[in-house]
Amino acid sequence: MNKLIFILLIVGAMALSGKAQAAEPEHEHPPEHETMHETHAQHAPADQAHHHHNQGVAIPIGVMGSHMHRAGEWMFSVSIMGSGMGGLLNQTNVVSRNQVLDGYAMAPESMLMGMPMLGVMYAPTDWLTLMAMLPGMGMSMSHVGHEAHMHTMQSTTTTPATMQSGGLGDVSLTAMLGNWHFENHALHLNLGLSLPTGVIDLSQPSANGNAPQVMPYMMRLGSGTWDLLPALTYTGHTGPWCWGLQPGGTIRLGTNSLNYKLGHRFSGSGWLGYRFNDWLSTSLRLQGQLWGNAEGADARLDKAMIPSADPARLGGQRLDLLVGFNFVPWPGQRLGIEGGIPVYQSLSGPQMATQWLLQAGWQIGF
Ligand SMILES: [Cu+2]
Repeated sequence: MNKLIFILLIVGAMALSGKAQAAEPEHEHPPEHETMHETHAQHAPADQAHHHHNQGVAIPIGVMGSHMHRAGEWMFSVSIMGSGMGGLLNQTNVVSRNQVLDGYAMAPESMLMGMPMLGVMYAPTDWLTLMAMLPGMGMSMSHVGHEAHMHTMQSTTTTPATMQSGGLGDVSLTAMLGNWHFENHALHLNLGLSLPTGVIDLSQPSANGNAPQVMPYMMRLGSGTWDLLPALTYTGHTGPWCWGLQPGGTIRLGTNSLNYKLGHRFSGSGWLGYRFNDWLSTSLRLQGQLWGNAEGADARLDKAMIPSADPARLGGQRLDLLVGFNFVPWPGQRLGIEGGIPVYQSLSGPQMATQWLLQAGWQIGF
């Protein structure tokens, strides 16, 4: 089933790349048009932000819902987000795995997360752009444990093990409203809704023939709740420079079918971009996030087993520094890549720390 979803995502990506090639001739405008467009952009800078030929403006690929489209425009995107976690933190203090194993049967060691995503944007009017995101999730976590706690009380060997999960994540639908322009400044409102499409009731068979092991909160594919995704997006530009600010959040509505709700999340991004030429730009971004512990609990999880099974050890705050590059291979298309590392993190731990973040995407406008 999970494999099927991944195959569908890959087929979707291939279909999109085929479509891009098919659409390519339409975007090969004669040089006069490009010159005209360039002049037009210089004389009316406010126009630049919402014309799909200018997706090359240096907005980092990792900023969700960063731009709006003109009436009638479509945009398709394929992207992949990856992150790596490792080491344990309690607030800002490093905790060794032995310290964790003093209080728990298992200690998480490292985790890899990959999230391929398909996106569609469509603008029925100039002041409204609709966006749908279909994410896939793949996670792999390695942990170590005392044999003693797992079956016999005699052995104290540390056994490494891996836990994996994957499938469809939480689909989101967003309306971007406003598209207010003032001189070289633009502002819009993002009103998103995240659907509980990601499976949360996951378990993996135990190696020693015991009952299947229920996966901890962080290995689940979604929140299990309907979540509101509000944000405000401000962008500005002058000459080759652009900048922006996007405060936003994830507000959990209600409690899920397993009797818990993940903590709300508040985030803010601020970036500065520089355009070298028509086809290459770079960006620097700071992203801050603050998210709470879970309320309620999945009663099947044993808090003494692993810290990630404790709803009170999921929250934290983090500041990431990210560097990005955008390429415009043809007008109307954008290839973006952005990667970074946390410069500060404090977690309700012991909890695994984030080590790196990477996102790459391809956007095609029509
Ligand atoms: Cu778009």
